[in-house]
Amino acid sequence: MPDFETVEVTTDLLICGGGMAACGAAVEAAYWAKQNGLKVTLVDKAAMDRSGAVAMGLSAINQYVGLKDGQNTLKDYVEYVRNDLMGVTREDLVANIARHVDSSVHLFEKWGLPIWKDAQGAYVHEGRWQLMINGESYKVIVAEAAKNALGVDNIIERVFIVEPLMDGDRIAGAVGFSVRENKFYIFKAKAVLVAMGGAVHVFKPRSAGEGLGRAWYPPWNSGSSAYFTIKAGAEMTCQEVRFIPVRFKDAYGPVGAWFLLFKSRATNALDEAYMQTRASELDKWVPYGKVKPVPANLRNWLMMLDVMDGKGPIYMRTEEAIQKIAADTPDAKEQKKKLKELEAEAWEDFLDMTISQAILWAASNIAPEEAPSEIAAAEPYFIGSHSGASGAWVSGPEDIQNDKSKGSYFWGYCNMATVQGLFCAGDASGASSHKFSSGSHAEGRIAAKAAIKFIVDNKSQPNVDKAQVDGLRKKILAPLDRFQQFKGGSSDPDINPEYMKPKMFMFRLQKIMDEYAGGVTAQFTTSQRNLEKALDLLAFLKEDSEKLAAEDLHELMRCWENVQRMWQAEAHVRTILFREETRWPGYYFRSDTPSMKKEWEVFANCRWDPAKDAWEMMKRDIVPIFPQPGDHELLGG
Ligand code: SFD
Ligand code: AMP
Repeated sequence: MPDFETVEVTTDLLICGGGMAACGAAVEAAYWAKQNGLKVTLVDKAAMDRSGAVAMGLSAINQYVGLKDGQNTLKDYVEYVRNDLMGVTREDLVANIARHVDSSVHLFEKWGLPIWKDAQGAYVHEGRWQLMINGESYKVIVAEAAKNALGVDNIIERVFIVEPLMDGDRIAGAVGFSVRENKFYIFKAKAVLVAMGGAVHVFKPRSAGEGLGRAWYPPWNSGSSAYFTIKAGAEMTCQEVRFIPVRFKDAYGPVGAWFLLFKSRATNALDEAYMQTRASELDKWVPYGKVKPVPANLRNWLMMLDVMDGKGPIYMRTEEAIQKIAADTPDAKEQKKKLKELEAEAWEDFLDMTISQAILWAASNIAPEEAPSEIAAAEPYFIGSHSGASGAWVSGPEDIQNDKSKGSYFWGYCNMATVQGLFCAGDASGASSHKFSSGSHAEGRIAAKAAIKFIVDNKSQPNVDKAQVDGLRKKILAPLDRFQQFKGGSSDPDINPEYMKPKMFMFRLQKIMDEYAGGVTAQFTTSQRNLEKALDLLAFLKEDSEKLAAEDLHELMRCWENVQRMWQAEAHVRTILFREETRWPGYYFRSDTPSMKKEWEVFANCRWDPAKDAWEMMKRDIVPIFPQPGDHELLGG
């Protein structure tokens, strides 16, 4: 093995990740750390300017509550999220983010993000909760503020965090390696804030051949948050609640602006609008089938029923929507101008956040004002910050609890997992969906403030056992040795009887998940027997993960990304198996338990016990907190 330098960093708060939640955490932590003479260190596997889901930019801010202007109340937002998640949500967490999110949005604007304004100077809404932005540089702007707050000396980029360090039941830090230099990193910290995003490529993507790897969710988020928190022994929640977005087919362009801003219809190939023709199906999923807006998974489901009936392809009727808006402008000259404006907005929507969709339009000679475009359900992703819900089970705020929830939803520090000193935000924390980019930033701020408080209350530096670190170092770097030892054993470095390359390993994982756990091939359908088979095959895969081999640092990262995906997969399969009902058709359908059951209106949680190497599954009550008398004051800080 090449010589590896060991770099040791001792800090007070370690922020793992550099995305929206981590940038929020950095800004807030810097403020409170300065007051308390503490050190904060942030580690990102990539370059913060363009890391995470917002790398390419975004065309909308999906969470803005407008509390101060009286546009909405906290209760409104909580109801929206509860309904969209078919009743399964932590109201305390959702409300806590909702009361802080507007201030994050105002900060973005102050830092230079262009938010669309109307002639009166008010924000232009895409929908009730969404604001339109010129967001190509969204992430650069948010990262710059984080860097300014923390100072570049406290930011370490291109270091991949693999595993937690523990001191008994308290987090003690993390280990990882540089993806550019032969350096192994040991971070010792009093508290760790996990914000390493969700996971993609756990399921086989629709893309193939030269397009392989193209997905809606960014390929670099590989389940690091879930892996880290599971391995630390934290209780996890909503691991079954994957997200399947409907997107413009093959390049995954966003649909939100089309549905909400342009009020476009989606129809099948026979010109039938499935939201109308399939409306009676919604009766089966009451009460959530009858709420407005119809929950995202049910919108998917109605579309999927059409596809299964052979009525596809499905189309976004862009031509119809654009012509309709333009027709509302009576003057002919003005109408022409309006058409041009709408055309530009349609292209910008993609250019701001999914450039490849604009390229695909150009390559296929699509003019959105003339022809419809195909849309389709994507493969499943794990993104608790969007319309999925998977993540760690964390403490809520003390002041948004009632007598019933206080005992089970609050344990001292906001956003702390069930492990002492381990904080989570964004995709890393569960049961608090619909936070999106802005809410993830706000939640990062909330978690960081609480983490600093934890450190002030728990001043001792946890012990880091040298044997634990040495063992991890050996295990993490082993794929490099394995390759060197056996590389001569075959003529093709990708195929060898003694080892497996990470790409092959990923294909195997994806095939298991796709076929047995309700991927695209299985029309998002699974059952007890299929899930049990998936668990058998995942157990073999786990055994074989000891044979992963890496040719270089890049492949070493790929090895660990895929091990992390495998753990996310196992938590997912175990939880779908545990929940004996179908609650989110359109995300997944359990053919052996095809309906929603009252007794399953609970959280399905799980925990991997590090001492026993065993999984425990448990139900947790959903405690309603809203309606409450009035809204809470916007908190400062
Ligand atoms: O509409 C490690 N999202 C949208 N949100 C909006 O507000 N508006 C939109 O327009 C949005 N659209 C959208 C969105 C997401 C995606 C994928 C697309 C389109 C294509 C949602 C938000 O983007 C999302 O909610 C937030 O970004 C979540 O924030 P966070 O911090 O939880 O995740 P992140 O930003 O992806 O950052 C992850 C960070 O972790 C790093 N990382 N670092 C060290 N070690 C490791 N092992 C690591 N693994 C990962 C990453 O580098 C990154 O810095 S719309 O189409 O839905
Ligand atoms: P998307 O582009 O699908 O991520 O959507 C952006 C935002 O609009 C998210 O907040 C979605 O929940 C919401 N959204 C998208 N489509 C619809 C729809 N048909 N009805 C209601 N909300 C939607």
